[in-house]
Amino acid sequence: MTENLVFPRGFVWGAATSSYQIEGAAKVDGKGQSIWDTFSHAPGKILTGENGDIACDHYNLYEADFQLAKQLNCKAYRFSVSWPRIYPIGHGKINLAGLDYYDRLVESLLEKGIDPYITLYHWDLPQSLQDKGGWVNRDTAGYFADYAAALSRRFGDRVKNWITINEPWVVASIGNVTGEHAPGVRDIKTALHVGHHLLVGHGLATQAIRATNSSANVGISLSVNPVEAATDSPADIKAADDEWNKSGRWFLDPLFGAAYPPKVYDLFGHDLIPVLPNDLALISQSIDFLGLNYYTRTVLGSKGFVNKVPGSEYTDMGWEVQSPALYRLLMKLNKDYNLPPIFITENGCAVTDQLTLEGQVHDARRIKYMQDHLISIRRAMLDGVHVRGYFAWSLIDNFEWQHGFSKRFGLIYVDFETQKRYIKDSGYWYAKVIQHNEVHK
Ligand code: GCO
Repeated sequence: MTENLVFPRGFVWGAATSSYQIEGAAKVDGKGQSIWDTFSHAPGKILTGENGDIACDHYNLYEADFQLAKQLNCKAYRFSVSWPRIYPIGHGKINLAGLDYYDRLVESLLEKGIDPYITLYHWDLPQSLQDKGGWVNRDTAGYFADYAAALSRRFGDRVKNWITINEPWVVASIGNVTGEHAPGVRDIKTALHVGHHLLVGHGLATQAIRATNSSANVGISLSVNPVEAATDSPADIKAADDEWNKSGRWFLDPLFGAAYPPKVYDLFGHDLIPVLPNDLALISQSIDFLGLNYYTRTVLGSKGFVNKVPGSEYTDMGWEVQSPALYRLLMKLNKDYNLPPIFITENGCAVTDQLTLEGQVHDARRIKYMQDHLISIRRAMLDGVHVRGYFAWSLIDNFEWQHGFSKRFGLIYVDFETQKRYIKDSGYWYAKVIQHNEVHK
């Protein structure tokens, strides 16, 4: 049966990237060092031994990349600013060459009718700030607000939508518990401090952007993996609920309920989150949208994580393909919280793409993945959830953190030897979705 799901007029269709993953130009035009420059050069941290020194050379090739985004009919483009390009040591004197670079980006997008959405922090903290404790040090949140104000002053006349922090849970947990991301720390107490100060930074940056630009829309992007119980036994349900408290609710509750979930304290202990008076009011001030990054769900039972659900398909990341769980997640969040409008700020999958001799990439699995997830989103919208837009992750193949260039998420294939780009089948497919504003089932 063919079903056409038409999206509302004005639905925002876009694609997303982040600075360290695509820009390269690691030491150009006065840029300071970031924790990802440090981490990717430390032996053994990146599974392929690669780093982002050159990446997609987007620093130089942005014009051609935005031509391609236009070919895909993208109405919006989400990118992040590299903090150490603007403030090489995180604070103090502004590096004008850094601001000028992002000005060229914004201008190039606007010329093409593509609306820029800026993420302020997609993980490339200035190394100098890390040397003073990074996000453990509360001063970092203050410097972050100054940086937000500087960007808002320069771009506020042309950029309406701002995302403060990308995925605080990933920063806290993968950066500071498992140590698989920069700065590579393994300490739960550190992670709890980092998590809280990211939220404080979000609150201060929100105020700073609004103080310089009263018509700005400000939001935050969370990676919310729904946690689903392996079976409906009470023990499995409890295990899943504990995990949901430690992951999703750790950030959702303070942002949309002005309190940490009580179970976070039971699980982590009471003194570990450095909450000062007024912090929770600052963190929970109303924002204009919630960004959700969705890739997969977590399945958990009392015996631990279920990494292989019988019958399920897995992506090249080893992540279960589970579009119905996105529908359930949207419905649950809509019921549990009083949320602002939602943007899906990332969704996509890694596939082992093959470039043919004719320069094509037949990534049917990615098309199916995106199609199914868009259908889940549209159904949740029809059932009352206010979703305003969708950003495919990612516009182009790029540096996938600890996996180096081995995982390809792009709608556009990048040959990292030649820096040539090739639109994948999924890119052509997405262009049609945008053109017709509908998905077919
Ligand atoms: C994410 C990151 C992206 C990743 C993507 C795939 O926000 O987790 O924004 O940088 O590349 O999620 O793992």
